[in-house]
Amino acid sequence: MRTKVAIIGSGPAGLLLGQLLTGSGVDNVIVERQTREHVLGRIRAGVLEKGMVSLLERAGCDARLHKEGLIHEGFEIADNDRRIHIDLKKLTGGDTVTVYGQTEVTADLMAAREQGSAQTFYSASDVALHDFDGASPHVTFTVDGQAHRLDCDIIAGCDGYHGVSRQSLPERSRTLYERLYDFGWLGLLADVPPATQELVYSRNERGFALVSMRSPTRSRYYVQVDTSEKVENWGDDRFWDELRQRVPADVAEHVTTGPSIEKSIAQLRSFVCEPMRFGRLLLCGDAAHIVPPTGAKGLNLAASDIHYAFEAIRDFLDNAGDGALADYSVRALTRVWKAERFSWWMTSVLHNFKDHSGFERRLQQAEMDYIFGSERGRAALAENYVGLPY
Ligand code: FAS
Ligand code: PHB
Repeated sequence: MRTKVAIIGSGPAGLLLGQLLTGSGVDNVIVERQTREHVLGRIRAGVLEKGMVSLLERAGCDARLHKEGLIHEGFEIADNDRRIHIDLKKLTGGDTVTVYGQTEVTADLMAAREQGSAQTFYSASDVALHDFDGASPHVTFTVDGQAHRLDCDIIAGCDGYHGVSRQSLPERSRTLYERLYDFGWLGLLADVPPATQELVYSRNERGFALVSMRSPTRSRYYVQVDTSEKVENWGDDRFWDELRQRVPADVAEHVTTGPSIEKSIAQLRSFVCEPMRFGRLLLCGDAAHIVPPTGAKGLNLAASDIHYAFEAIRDFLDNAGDGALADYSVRALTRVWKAERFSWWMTSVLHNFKDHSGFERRLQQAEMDYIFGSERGRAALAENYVGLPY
């Protein structure tokens, strides 16, 4: 088989790139390790930056998003017994975010791809990348016991943190940057009406909590937990009790409890692989970087990577040469590191750290005092939250 672009991974990054390429007449094939149902069953992000919304519009996958997505003009930060509204629209001169689950984004992109003729291989095993630094880049994999070879011009590694693409880079050619956190997020999804109209990020002496939602009838909540915690130790009642102790009283009294339809613990890490391009291999999304979800940047960074990757691939195929591919890594990493900084900062100011010294606790308090006391400080927060320009 031959295609122009071999995409590894059918998550939001791979599917979005596939749609943009197909829409531009560039042949592409997606190779995905999991089943289609497994990919569609993932519950992850929930907040879309304006840049991602624009890309989904460009990909022709925005109809349901505009029908069901919730436009949010702000959110709240609660700090134990005080709270402040971050008026995104006012502080950014009109920008907002859209609350629409990653699960729905994936479903919309998958449905659009399946309406066209672009090929996707699910349940692919032994996926391996070859000669991406040479003259004949290609991917090999097995499906239903049959071995396949896919020759291509470009390989887009959109296979997430645990994928094969980043691991395929020669160790000498890559530099990894990482910060681990001594806590995770226990998330719960329930078909109950949200407690609030907007998101509430709650800093609390018991630990961080986040009040979020997916729709007027579906709520998404998170509580900070120790990395040693196991989800089986958290029955729904224990979750609801802990959540209500970590949010302001008026929010707690509006929490409607109900049976969880999903409950899981996500470990938090900050991670970047440099470079994001090696020969004809481009790393996109979680394959190249991870952010703690506090700043709602993970999914949105995958989107900006795809914006840059799509432009680089188009220019390369228009005979702009390898320079177009080199630009990709530089452009993507500039925005990645700004989102890494913001996500690290939001995480640092809102969570309890076991290993914090007295000095660090005072710094955290000063950060909160500054946000509560400075509209310019809130404007800087808002500018990052809605998404820095591509
Ligand atoms: P993905 O991981 O989504 O997709 C990669 C795809 O590649 C997967 O389908 C995988 O099966 C496939 N793959 C892996 N190895 C392969 C191989 N060898 N061969 C072929 N295919 C392979 N972000 C937020 O903004 N907010 C959140 O609240 C949030 N919560 C999260 C919770 C969890 C548990 C996780 C893991 C992530 C969360 N994220 C969140 C970040 C998340 O949304 C990612 O940023 C987003 O999924 C990135 O999309 P992709 O880069 O497409 O990677
Ligand atoms: C979510 O609704 O899943 C969500 C929202 C905002 C975040 C993280 C997760 O910062």
